[in-house]
Amino acid sequence: MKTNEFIDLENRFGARNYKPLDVILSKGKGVWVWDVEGKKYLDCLSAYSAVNQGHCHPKIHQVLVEQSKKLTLTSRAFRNDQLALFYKELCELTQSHKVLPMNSGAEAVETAIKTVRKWGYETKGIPLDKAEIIVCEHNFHGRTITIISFSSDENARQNFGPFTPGFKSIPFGDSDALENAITPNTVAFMVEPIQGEAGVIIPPDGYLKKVREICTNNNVVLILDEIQTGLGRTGKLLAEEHDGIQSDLTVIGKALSGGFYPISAVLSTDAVLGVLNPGQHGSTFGGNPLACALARTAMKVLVEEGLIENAASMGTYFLDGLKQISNPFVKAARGKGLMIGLEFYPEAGGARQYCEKLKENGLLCKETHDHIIRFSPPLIITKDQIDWALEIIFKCIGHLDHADRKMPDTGAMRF
Ligand code: IF1
Repeated sequence: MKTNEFIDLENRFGARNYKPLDVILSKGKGVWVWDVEGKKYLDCLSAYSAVNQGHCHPKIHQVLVEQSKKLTLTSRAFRNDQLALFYKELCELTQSHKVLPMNSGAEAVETAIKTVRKWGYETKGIPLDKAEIIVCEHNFHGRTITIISFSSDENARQNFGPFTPGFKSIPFGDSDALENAITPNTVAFMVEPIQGEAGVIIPPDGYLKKVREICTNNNVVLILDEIQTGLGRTGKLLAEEHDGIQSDLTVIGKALSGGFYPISAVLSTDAVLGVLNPGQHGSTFGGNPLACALARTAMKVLVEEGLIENAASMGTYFLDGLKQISNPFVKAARGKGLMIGLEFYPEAGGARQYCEKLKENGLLCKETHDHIIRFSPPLIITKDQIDWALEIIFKCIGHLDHADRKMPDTGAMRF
């Protein structure tokens, strides 16, 4: 079947909740993916950071095959031999006390919300149903009703109400706003260390450190959503390490299985996760032996293959390269590790056209919020591969003919 036939079938039978680039992928290996026509691309999205270890990593694949022959699902009615080791290894790796396994990122966020509310009533003594959670404007934490209840993206919310109460939104990167928003009923502050979907927004230096202090001083649980920033993406195992802090509760997902399987987890202290008792939360698939075996190996690959360090050094190299782009419509290139955003002025007419052009030339990436391109290749990427990517990016973005468009009035050549 040809590309257009697949697209026609999708359009006919699928819900239209996405607007993907028109490329039908059928194979992946490392940083490369191939479409059904046999064309090869460098993947600069990594399934939104879920394939940090690279596509179809052989060691993780081996475990998928072996474990799926032995045992895949027991439910939590019984114990399984992979769960305990997954707990231990994940706690040791992240210096956490306890783990609660779920499947998707949104489920882990929901779990965090339930847990901190319960903690608020039982430990902090907040009056029943009065718990407040502070979040940040332009957050992205998932798609459930409760999570979109505190989204600032109108398109993500419109006509999905009624919404869940109990959330208050403050500007991202503003620690004074946090201090002012806290009330005696505040149970938690939830934040992404770097806002991904908002366009790779990096808060001011020391923001998380300040936030940590404010939360500690006010007995407020600090929840970090590291679903996108975690597991090596920013050049540290967890992005919190850039500020030398530890959250009270962290949610991870995406790359926890290296892209083989949906698996997420809530990491926490004894004090917070300890409020959950039997029957109060769970999931049929959460903590299943296949997921646990995959996650154990995916974590091992991150560490043993030096992917976290590689993300740091290759991230710097990639970003330095992007800063050389000569295009008056480029507003900024920013990033941490291999979580990189390239922002255009609105006068450029949207980032999508550049993604299309990059795709035609063999590089896959995706626009976010109209004017920003996110580059987040697998963490195994090499210098040569980045050079190859930069060449294409320069060709597609650095020297586009803009004669037909109005220049941004700032007129600034940034780099
Ligand atoms: C889609 C975005 C990225 C996340 C953070 C929780 C979740 C996500 C920080 C929920 C998920 C995904 C969802 C995916 C696209 C992708 C995304 F553009 F939508 F925002 F990466 F930037 N917290 N992000 O980034 O995890 O339930 O999806 O496992 O198509 O919606 P999930």
